[in-house]
Amino acid sequence: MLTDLQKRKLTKLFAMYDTRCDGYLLAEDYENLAKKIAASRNLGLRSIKCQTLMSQFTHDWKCLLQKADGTHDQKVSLKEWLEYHDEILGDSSKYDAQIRARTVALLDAFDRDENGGLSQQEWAELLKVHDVSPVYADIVYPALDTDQDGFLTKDEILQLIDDFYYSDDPNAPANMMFGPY
Ligand SMILES: [Ca+2]
Ligand SMILES: [Ca+2]
Ligand SMILES: [Ca+2]
Repeated sequence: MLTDLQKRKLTKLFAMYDTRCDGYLLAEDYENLAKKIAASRNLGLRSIKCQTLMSQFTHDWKCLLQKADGTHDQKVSLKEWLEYHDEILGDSSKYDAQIRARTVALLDAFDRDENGGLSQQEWAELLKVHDVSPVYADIVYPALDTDQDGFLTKDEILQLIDDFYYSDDPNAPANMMFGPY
């Protein structure tokens, strides 16, 4: 059972993927996001990195659709999204394969200088791609970067992601990692 806090965070995440703001996730939302990331990194549409990004988002979308679209209408409603997460958060092997693996791929997508982690500026770019104002990076990033070295490593980000999905502590810094929720 998802707690109210988890539902709020997952609703926020849903809204970040709902690029068309119509209350449903569609293939087009995932395409839009991949294109926005590519544009933010100045990747040409025909470049290998851009193609990799596009196929990764297409893959993510197909996985989500297959597992979450109970009504078989080729779109995922908030209700379906929450039910899907309720299931995978209760199964650590599914969580590792789907959420953690996707997080690592996303980290690579925003690691502009390819140093294996995300700076505050790279974090701001991630927020911006999801239509969250980059001003929130100033507010949330220092709390996320607990060792204050100006850098979120893959391990730090995975720990934050675990807290984002699982923590029911209203004061956990990770709750705010994508801005207000
Ligand atoms: Ca559906
Ligand atoms: Ca980086
Ligand atoms: Ca750090």
